[in-house]
Parts: sequence; C-alpha cells; structure tokens
Amino acid sequence: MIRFAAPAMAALMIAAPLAAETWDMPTPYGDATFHTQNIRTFAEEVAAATDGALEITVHSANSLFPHAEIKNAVRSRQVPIGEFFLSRLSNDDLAYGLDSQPFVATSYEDAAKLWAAQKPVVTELLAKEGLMPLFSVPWPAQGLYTNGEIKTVDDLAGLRFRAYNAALEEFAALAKAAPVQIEAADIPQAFSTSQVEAMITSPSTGANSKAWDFVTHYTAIDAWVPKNIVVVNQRVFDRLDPAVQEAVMTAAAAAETRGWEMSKEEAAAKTKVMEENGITIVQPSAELVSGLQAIGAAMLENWNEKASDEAKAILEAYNQ
Ligand code: PCA
Repeated sequence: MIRFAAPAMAALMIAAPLAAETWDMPTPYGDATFHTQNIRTFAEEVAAATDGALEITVHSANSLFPHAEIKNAVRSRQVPIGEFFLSRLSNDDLAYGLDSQPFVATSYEDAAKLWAAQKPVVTELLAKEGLMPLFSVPWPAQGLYTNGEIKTVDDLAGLRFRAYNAALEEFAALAKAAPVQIEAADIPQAFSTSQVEAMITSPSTGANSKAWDFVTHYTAIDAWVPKNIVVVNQRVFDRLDPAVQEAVMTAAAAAETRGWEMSKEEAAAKTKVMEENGITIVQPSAELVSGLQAIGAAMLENWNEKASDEAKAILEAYNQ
C-alpha cells in the first residue's frame, strides 16, 4: 500500500489550497489572429477573477486538435472548452451556417442582428450535444483575393479556389471555380505550392498570411461576416464552483464585447497593411456585384430547401 507520510501530505495541501483546475482550449487559428489574442485575454481574466482556481491554456493553430475535431473533442470531454468557426457545423444543421451565406448579413450591424436571431437556436442545438456557447465573435467582412483584377464572376471560372466551409465550396462551384479545403494556418503553403490561386477571407487572415506574397488584388466584396464560437462542455461547467462559473460567464461576456470591437478595428487596419505591402485594393464593379448576388440568391434558395423550420425561423426573425 502506498501512502503519504503525514508531513508530505501537509506540504501538498499547502501547495494547492484551492482545487485548481486547468483547461486546455484548442483553436484552429494562429497566435497573430485577433480571435486568438482575445481568447488569451479571456483566459487571463478567468485566472485573475478566480485567483488561479481555473487556468485556461490556449492551444493555437490546430496544435491540439484539427479544426474538424474540436467540437467533438469538447463534446466527448477530451477538452472542456474550444473555439471553432461556427458555420463549420452547417453539416449538422443549416442554422449554424447562416452567417456564411453570401449577402445575408454584410455589416457588423447586420451580423449583430443575425447573431441575436441565431443564438437561441444555436444554443438549443448545442445543448442537445451537451455543449454551451460562451461567446461568439465575427471576422471582418470577407473579400476576394486574386492575381489580377476580377471584373465579373466569369473571371473566376477555372480558378483553384481556397474554401474553409461547405458554403464557400458551394460558392466556388457556382462560380465555376475549383474549391479546395484549406485551413487558415495552411494558406501560405497552399498558394506557394499552387494548390490554390484565389480565395475569399477577411483582411485579418489575408494580412496574417502575407497575401502579398501570392496575390496582387484584394476586391472588397464584403460578402458575409462569419463568426467564431467558443463552447464549453456543460457537464464540466456544471461541476465548477458557482463563483468560478460566474467568473467564466463574466469574462465570456467581456470577451464577446471586446472581440466585436477588435474585429471592427481589424477590418480597416489590416486592409491598410495589405495596401502598404503592395496589394491593390479595389471596389467591386457593378457587374461583379450583381453576379455575386446571383450566386448568393441561388445558395439561399438551396439553403431554404434543406433548412429545418427552426433554421428558417432565424432568417425570418432576422429579416423583420
Ligand atoms: N478567416 C478564417 C475564417 C474567416 C476568416 O476571415 C479563414 O480564412 O479560415
């Protein structure tokens, strides 16, 4: 039988007076990403507010779990908490994917309104999987990265097009481009090895992946404002001391507010970084806009055909 001598036991208790807990938190995105910076601040605030009773360790850039596995890792309690791109869950339910439908919500104001309509449905869907959303933060509006100027949708035909979710894959296919799924962290390599030659993403991800190394033009089509979400395993959360639970919820609310502000600042700042590094920033031609809108309309029609009543109710509430 192994047992501690009494003095050793006493030392242990002094060293750890609180039932301190450490949570590993995976995210797909790299350290330079404002979302990652925001969740690190969230972790610091939780640690400070709980006197170290809950320490959250952020694992960035898919280092702990690949993006596609993060939700299930939290669900199965391999990790208590995690961040991912919300619309990546659209295969589970189309309610998750509305923020990635082109031209549904294209400004921060619209995005906030959409999130307000989406949140109750998303919360209920996640609850069925034993998950609870803590906060959600948008990326800046999504723009188009290409070599040479794109004047009409026809100019996209045949391009190997980087995609990050099912909606973007559908978009690329409708534009007669060839979609290839690539994680944000792998963008520079995908371009340098010619796996892809065009993409749609935010100025944040464009600047962070040094898009000037592989494209010449950024067209500010501002087609959608997709979000990340941070979820926690409900059972793990419920076991926390109530004071710690409260600290997590308070820090989560602060992270949501701060994240939206960071995102708004990023949009202009990172567009400027791209310009300073030689990317030509252009506004889309009227013809390009109408072509993209036609793709968006076709996608929304497909979405409406397959969406659940709950998902459709989000769109109705949002449109009111
Ligand atoms: N950056 C992430 C998601 C949306 C964005 O702006 C990416 O490109 O994967």
